Amino acid sequence: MTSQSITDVTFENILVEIVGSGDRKTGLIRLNRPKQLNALSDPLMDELGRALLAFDADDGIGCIVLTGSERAFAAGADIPTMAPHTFMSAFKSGLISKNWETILQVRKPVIGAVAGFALGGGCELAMMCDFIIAADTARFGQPEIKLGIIPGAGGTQRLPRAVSKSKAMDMLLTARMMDAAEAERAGLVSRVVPADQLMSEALAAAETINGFSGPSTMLIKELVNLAYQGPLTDGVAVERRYFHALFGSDDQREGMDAFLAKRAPSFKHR
Ligand code: DAK
Repeated sequence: MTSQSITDVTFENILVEIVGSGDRKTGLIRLNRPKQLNALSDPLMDELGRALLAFDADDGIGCIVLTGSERAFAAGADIPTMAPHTFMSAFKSGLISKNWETILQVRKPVIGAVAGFALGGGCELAMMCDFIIAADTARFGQPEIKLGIIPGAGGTQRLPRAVSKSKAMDMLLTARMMDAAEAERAGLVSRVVPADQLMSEALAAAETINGFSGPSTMLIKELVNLAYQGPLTDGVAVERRYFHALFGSDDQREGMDAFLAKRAPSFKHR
């Protein structure tokens, strides 16, 4: 499928367009479930993967920008969909696994443009981008522990590499959010800009990249990732099994029930 046809597709959970003026243009993808703060449902992740792969295959596209709304990049995986699962159904269905890492197959640079909440799977998706430009309103966090679970899309592995062990432990264990200024100091984001300049800044960066040799940009991406990842995949695989296993715990049930009932959870630590 060409990018021309991907912009003709009517998506339900994302908005897709091609922007730019040069020979090679930018594929812009906006997450678009505003009522759920862009919670990353299965259909959304399917659509996102389809758009990413179409742009990656299009010679007219040099770079991709992935963004959300002013209020939220994404508030995490879709909690109502996860809540009913048991360990066995999570394990056997590979709960929310199949379409989560499509972005890692993309060989062209992907810039994350983050405003508002980037929480749980939203923070993990942002970290799967090649670099993050943040609005001064951005807030990053891995609050899964409040739901009685742990991250399942690389949060325990990528966050320490991005911000140091101490800050990652702090965020993962206390569920506190990091604002944009702290995220920049910690190295999670490459730059912070006023919220009303987020898209112009991200698209300008993309335009700069579009102007460089495509194979060079792809090779730089591949090599930086080689330096960065090391045995990361082992960690993510272990993380995935424990993520599934936690659907056998009382605290997962309590954490998600409490979220859905809009009350404070009462964990039993089992
Ligand atoms: N899912 C579904 N709906 C969500 C949501 C989510 N993650 N986050 C927010 N919403 C919905 C709220 O339920 C609310 O809906 P209504 O009640 O209006 O119908 C609406 O968005 C607005 O939210 P609030 O009313 O709560 O707005 P506030 O400004 O008061 O608070 C908030 C914003 C983002 C702080 C709060 O909504 C919040 O704490 N949300 C939950 C954040 C969270 O816990 N995220 C982590 C979810 S767990 C894996 C891949 C990924 C994952 C796991 C495995 N594999 C590949 C295996 C990821 C897991 C997660 O992300």
